[in-house]
Amino acid sequence: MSKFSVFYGTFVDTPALSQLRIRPRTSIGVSADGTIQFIKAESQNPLQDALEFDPTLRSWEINVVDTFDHQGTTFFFPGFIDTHIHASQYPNAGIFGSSTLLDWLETYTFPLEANFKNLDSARAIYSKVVDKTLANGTTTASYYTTIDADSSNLMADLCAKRGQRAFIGKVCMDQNSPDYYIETLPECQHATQKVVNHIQNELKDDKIKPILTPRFAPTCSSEMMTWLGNFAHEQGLHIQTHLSENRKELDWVKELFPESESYTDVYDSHRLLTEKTVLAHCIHLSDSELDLIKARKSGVSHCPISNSSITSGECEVRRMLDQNIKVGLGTDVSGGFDLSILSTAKQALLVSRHLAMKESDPETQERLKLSVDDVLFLSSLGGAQVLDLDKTVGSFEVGKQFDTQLIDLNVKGSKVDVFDWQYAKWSETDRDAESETLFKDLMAKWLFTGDDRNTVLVWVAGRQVFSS
Ligand code: XAN
Repeated sequence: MSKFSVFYGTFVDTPALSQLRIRPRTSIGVSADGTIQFIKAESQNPLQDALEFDPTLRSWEINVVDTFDHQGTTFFFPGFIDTHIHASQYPNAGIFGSSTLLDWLETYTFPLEANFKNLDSARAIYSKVVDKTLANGTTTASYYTTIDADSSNLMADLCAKRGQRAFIGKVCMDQNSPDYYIETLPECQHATQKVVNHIQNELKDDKIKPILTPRFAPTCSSEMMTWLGNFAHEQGLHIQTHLSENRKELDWVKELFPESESYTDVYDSHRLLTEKTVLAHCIHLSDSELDLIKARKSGVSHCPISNSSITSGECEVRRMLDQNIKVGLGTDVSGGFDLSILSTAKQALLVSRHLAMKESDPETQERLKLSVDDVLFLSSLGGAQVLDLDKTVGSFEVGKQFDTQLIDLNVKGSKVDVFDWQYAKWSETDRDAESETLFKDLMAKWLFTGDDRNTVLVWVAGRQVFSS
């Protein structure tokens, strides 16, 4: 890697919900450790910007990546953040028939996950997942693996090797699971510590972190959850689990934990709700459960493709956002069939329209609809907030890491068709309102008609990790 890189072009990000920030003709300077050192808007000469930033640099030490195009069809966007993905379930993407959660787990999921003791097959599957998610612009992913420690460690190694920022969650489950896919509490403790130790003391890549992963309350004994809650607090570790996805699951949790006030309270009473906790789904929550999630500063992973596919329900995202609860997006492969966060963002927008259609009051309808800007926020900075990484990634700010994708709407083979009158036509010098409006339409075109073909280059911490 060069001593210093400067990226030049149009930068788009979402510094807050509903805010699309568009910066054409901008230079971003990045040091060798991947940190953004300066951002210069309205720039004409990126190399000059870098030399002005650090006069001790020599021109040949600076790598200039100039992507500016006047049409507005090439732009940088923060790398996507997938807050919930089961890497081990990837071979089943698309295979779910008409099942719903509990029979889906038994029929499709547990038999597949039980096979990860075979490291060759684990390597083939996990390599594919990391390659494909990177090619789809996902620079950070919070992965579930399986109960097996060795293949979970292998996944951590693969992410480190390919340069993806990742959380690795060895799944924990010691009850209500099939005989062929279950662990005892001591086995779980040993395997969990093995993974945490491997990542923290052997791998030592600060982009890879362990995440404690009690699968969901029905498959976790109270003793196991107590141990995980205490371990998380002692070591300051992240936690991920599933919450309130399916109505049969809710009834089951009530039966199993009659002393708990709610499903959310089951986790809270085991110290599993922290500001580093990611709760996937959260579809059928009461107001008091939402209050509890907010009080604990935990985050929600919205998984709209999965929720429609295995018929779990429609998550009321606006209700959470209105309360300032942190929300990001999860592909939830293979409950979800697509490992693209771009597709997931599109589905999040559509699910919000379905919720709106159930309302008769036009104002409520309008409020419930998520906009293009909203779902792009969820795909980037929203996800970073959920993973407690928003000081590090999710938008373009000085001091953050350069985790970025370069989008080209006109790339060969692109599904996006842009006609003459639709180009933004950025001028050499000023910013005009008309170009900005046209550019916003191009972003909508990307969201609705684009796909991985438009993601042409991807960087994590300034290192190029994918090129198409
Ligand atoms: N609950 C779950 N939900 C889901 O979407 N995928 C899973 O693997 C799972 N396990 C429990």
